[in-house]
Amino acid sequence: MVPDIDQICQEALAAIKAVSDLQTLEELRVRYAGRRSQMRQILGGIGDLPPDERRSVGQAAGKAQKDIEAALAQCQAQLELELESGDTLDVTLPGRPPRRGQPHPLSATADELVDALRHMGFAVADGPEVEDEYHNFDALNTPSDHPSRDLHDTFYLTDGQLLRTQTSTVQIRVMETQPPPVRVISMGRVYRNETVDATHHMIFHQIEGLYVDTDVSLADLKGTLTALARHVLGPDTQIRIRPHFFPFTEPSVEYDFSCTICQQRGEVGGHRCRVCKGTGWIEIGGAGMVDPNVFRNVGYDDEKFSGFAFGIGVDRIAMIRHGIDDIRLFLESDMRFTRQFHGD
Ligand code: FA5
Repeated sequence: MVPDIDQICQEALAAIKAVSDLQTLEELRVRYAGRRSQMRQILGGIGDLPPDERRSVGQAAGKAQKDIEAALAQCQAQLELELESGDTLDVTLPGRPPRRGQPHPLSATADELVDALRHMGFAVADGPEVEDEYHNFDALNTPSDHPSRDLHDTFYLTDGQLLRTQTSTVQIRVMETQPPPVRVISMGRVYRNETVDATHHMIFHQIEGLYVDTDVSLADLKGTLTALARHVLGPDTQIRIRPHFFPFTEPSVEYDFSCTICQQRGEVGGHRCRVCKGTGWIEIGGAGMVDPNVFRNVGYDDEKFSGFAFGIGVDRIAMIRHGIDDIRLFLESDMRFTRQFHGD
């Protein structure tokens, strides 16, 4: 007896219609269109049927076989297309929240320093990173035989241009364009041809501060730096000021903040602290009272006015703030590093 061709065909078409993945479709192909499928067996057994049934059964089975194969091919094309376009959307899955960006730890530190200084009355100024020798050296009272002019420190460009080695250039640019009193800061990148290690980079960031008025003293400078240190690193932060030399300040000092990585113990986990090199102090910047020669270079009356200037190493502050023991991490653009500073 010949099985119900129409019923087999309807069953196959319904199963194919409901399929949602290629593996199940392949199983249906084997079951309904494979060599051992019922339809193939019907077609193979036509010769055994009584002569008056052969024609009608052959036609019906042939048509059913074609319909099943067409449905299989159409379903396969549809599933492949969905896979390619990623259009297999499961609307019941929870959505993936978009990853939020956050400021780079250096930007966050710089913003906080700038904010603190703005609250102390400093305006923000800007200056170019590609500078000339005059603003980077000459106007800052740096004679041509000073070691920082050496090729090893400075990236020289063509036509007397260079990559600024310090933000002190902005002091000159500001004083050239505005009369005293002046109270400005400037934040930006500086470049030095230095050997890179855990605390030194060829590209780093400074904030320059300049305050010029009548009767400005070294005590004002110390008060400003102490307030800044405590604002950014906490009320227990200690500050240390040491005599130093800069061509553009007299007297000149270097100042250090206490190391909050090792809490001034000089060691972390039995190893010498890499950030403060075991001293308990981190060199943050240079400062001093503006040299009268600098005032004369910009046309200020050096008898009437006095001022202080300071430079801050922003990278160093970001390091102690976040317990980062290698400055190179800041510029490596490794997302595993930068993503740690959510909500900074
Ligand atoms: C200066 O650059 C002076 N212009 C600072 C200054 C400004 C003095 C105003 C007087 C008046 P110095 O070369 O020491 O000074 O650099 C200042 C700070 O920048 C350093 O204390 C340190 O925190 C940071 N710094 C210097 N070199 C590097 C470096 N290679 N990598 C990272 N930070 C550095």
